[in-house]
Amino acid sequence: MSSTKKILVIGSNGQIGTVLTNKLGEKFGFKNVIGSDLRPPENPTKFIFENCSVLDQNKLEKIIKQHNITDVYLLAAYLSAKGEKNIDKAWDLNMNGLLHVLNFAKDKKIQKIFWPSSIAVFGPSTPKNDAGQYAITEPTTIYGVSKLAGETLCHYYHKKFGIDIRSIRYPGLIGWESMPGGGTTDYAVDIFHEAIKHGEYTCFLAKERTLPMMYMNDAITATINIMDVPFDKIKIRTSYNLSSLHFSPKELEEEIRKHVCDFKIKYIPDERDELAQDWPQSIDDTYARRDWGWEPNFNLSQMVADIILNLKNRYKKELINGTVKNT
Ligand code: NAD
Ligand code: AKB
Repeated sequence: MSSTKKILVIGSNGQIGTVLTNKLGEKFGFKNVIGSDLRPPENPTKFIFENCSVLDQNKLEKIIKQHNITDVYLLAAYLSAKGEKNIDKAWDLNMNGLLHVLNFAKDKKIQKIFWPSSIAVFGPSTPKNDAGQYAITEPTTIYGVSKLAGETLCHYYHKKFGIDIRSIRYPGLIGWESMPGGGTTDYAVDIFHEAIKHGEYTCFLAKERTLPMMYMNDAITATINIMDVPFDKIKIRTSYNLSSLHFSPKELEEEIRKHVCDFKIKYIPDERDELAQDWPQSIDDTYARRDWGWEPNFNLSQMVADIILNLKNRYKKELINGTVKNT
């Protein structure tokens, strides 16, 4: 497919990048999509790959020029749990990476930016249920602090320089194609792999710890949609609340057991449960629905059925060989 867009995805090897870069390639043509990350991806990709740190401004600028990049999706970040163990590095990557990309837009080297924020901008003073777009944001992790500062920076660059920056506060994302990297909501991905491969899982969140979550397919659709709508439709230039599902580990366990009947689970909450305690349990996304027509497609049982089907296919060989437990 021919496209006037030339897209750069920074952090293309990560949980979201792995899926998003391919979806963008399918939509805009693989020759128009460039992935970049600190290291080459493990498997060959259909898109072009460039080895680069977002913190290396000169190299990044060369890549942007060389490929005539128009749109940047900036996904490189330290997430909540990893960030708490690396406060300085998390601040450096999460803030300076964003600043570099915003400055490329200010200098007219690129036209449009997607940068994700997170429900981690909220904290214990936010209402637990249906946290609104303008609910109190007093985060208790360096990750949440950097996301909140990033939102403000995006808003400032939009107002001052007219930058077309679009952002979503993703909830915890769950998919089967890629593994997460250092988040508090990662349990909801790990649990599926362990259930299929070994029939058991030890969960690091408490069984009643309800959090806002979303199937990766819905998150990718939202990301592509928010970047597609006309400039004027985007009324919020900090970041949009986005909602789809909310459930506890116990509720997810019960849903998985409908497919893996002898699934066993132990709950041994660790420090990540303390981070999760401070986040809201559900989100109000009225503005995203109103401004650019956001609507999720997957409920909990549809998501679980889809993930289990895909993972059973992926692990089929090992299940037949008996290398992993047959469920
Ligand atoms: P991830 O950790 O899985 O992937 C991040 C990628 O960035 C990795 O491949 C990593 O190698 C790369 N990276 C790290 N440092 C880099 C650097 N200096 N230069 C270039 N690349 C670098 O993260 P993810 O889950 O894919 O999240 C992507 C974005 O979405 C992040 O901004 C994150 O805060 C946000 N987000 C994710 C979730 C979620 O549930 N996954 C929820 C809310 C927000
Ligand atoms: C994390 O748990 O850190 C992420 C997020 C909700 O931002 N998944």
